[in-house]
Amino acid sequence: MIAPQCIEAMPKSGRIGVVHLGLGAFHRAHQAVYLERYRQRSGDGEWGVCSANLRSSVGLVDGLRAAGHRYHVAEYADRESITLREIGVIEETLFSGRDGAGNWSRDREALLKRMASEDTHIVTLTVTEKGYFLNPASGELRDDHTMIIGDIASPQQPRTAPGLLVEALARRREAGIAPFTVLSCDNMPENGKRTRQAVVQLAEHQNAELASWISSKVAFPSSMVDRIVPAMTDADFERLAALGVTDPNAVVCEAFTQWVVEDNFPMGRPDWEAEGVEMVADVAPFETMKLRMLNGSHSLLAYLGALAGIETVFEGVNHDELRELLRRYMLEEAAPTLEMPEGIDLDAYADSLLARFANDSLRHRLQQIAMDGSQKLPQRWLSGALERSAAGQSSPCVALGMAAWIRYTAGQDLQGNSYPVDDPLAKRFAELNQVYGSDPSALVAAYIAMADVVPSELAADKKFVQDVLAAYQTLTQDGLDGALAALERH
Ligand code: NAI
Ligand code: CS2
Repeated sequence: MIAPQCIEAMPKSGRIGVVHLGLGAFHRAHQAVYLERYRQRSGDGEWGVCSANLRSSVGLVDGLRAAGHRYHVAEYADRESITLREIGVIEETLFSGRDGAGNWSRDREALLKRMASEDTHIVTLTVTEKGYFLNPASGELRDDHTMIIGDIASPQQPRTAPGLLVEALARRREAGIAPFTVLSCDNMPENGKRTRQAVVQLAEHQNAELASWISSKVAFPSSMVDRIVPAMTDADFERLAALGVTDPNAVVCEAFTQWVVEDNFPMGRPDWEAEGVEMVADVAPFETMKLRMLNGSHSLLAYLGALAGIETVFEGVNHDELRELLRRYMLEEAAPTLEMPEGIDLDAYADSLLARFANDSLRHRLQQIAMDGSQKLPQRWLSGALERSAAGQSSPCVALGMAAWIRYTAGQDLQGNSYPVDDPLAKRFAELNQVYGSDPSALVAAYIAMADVVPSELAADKKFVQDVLAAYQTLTQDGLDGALAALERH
């Protein structure tokens, strides 16, 4: 049996300097690991974390409490080399979502107090793209969304991440306490700017003075985050048990980790550089590179693979033609749209991504990546395709991806197996499929016309629309192999 390298957590400091919204798998394996490593190296106990869930996973909040806020992260470089970390930097977990009786009361007040506390210097977020309530194509706040309407009507009882941020900042302003820095760690382009947009626009609906105070006083640095952290499976827990770890709150991930952060923290921050965090003046090129190359490839694999009954990234990348599609997409359609600082080799980056996808220790399910496509595709595929379209270039790999996404949202793979479509627009997809399902041309036109997903200038590119339709027809008639063969001839 392989003996992992084991690293124990530091004793608890009992101090909290960071509040995190979105206690999911990624936070446990990324931000918390950086903070634990920082604490171990420096002995500085000021940056303990209060981590909260706003919506789901009350079980994890309570599970961590029961475990004394200690859990394990297993980092797999490959099958032979595993680092097992115990993490203790999370000092407190809270749940501000709906309780069993449907009330939004449980720990909301405790969370707001914690966010408004003088000791809290940074609020980090991983609430998924949809947790910001922004129109994915335009980046504007969705003030027609029932959750946002609720937060506008009852600002002191917020239910959304932007609502909590506005209320906590309002309390700090009222109390004369300087604002915390807001650090989004979600996979969105210019995630700092987008978070600012959500928070300021929501505040404008409530109190114009507060909105202008937030706009001028609060720092919203952007960050690019990267580490593949799949949702846990039974097999993952069994593997951990074989290593001697029985921990219901554990997570597994790849050994690779990256964090590029815009260095704008007026309230101070841990010395993250020493842990390998890249503190830079402009994150945008790194974010765009990662979103288009890594996440764009993931989404291509997710929709095409899921339709063909392929279950994981590992299996998908071992399909020769799919792997070649990813390479072609990255090098011919994504990389040429990127303007990187000197020294970044995009060919080498593409190779490194394919190697990471081939990590056979991870069971990263394609259905997990396929979730929330309406929120992900604008930044992963469509902004790049739009730039190419403006330059008179076609994007056949993205067109095939769009065809696969449209077909995927029917909720049935090419063999007729059903699965749930998990997306904030799932209801709209079901309606479109019902009305236009037997008319590919009308169906594709209806999807392309969704202005909150597809930029209107791209929707107006007739060649792009034709390519999506042709790919949709080949995919549905000749299957994945037929569609990939047709692309090769393109
Ligand atoms: P997860 O499924 O384990 O956790 C999702 C978290 O988001 C939970 O805390 C959930 O309560 C919260 N959430 C979902 N919808 C919400 C809403 N409408 N409002 C407020 N909170 C909401 O997922 P995981 O792996 O933690 O990923 C979360 C996000 O982290 C991703 O969407 C992505 O933006 C980012 N990320 C994830 C990576 C990964 O490999 N898992 C890598 C890089 C970034
Ligand atoms: C994935 C990402 O779920 C998804 O959509 O593409 O979570 C991906 O694993 C991470 O961004 C890797 O850093």
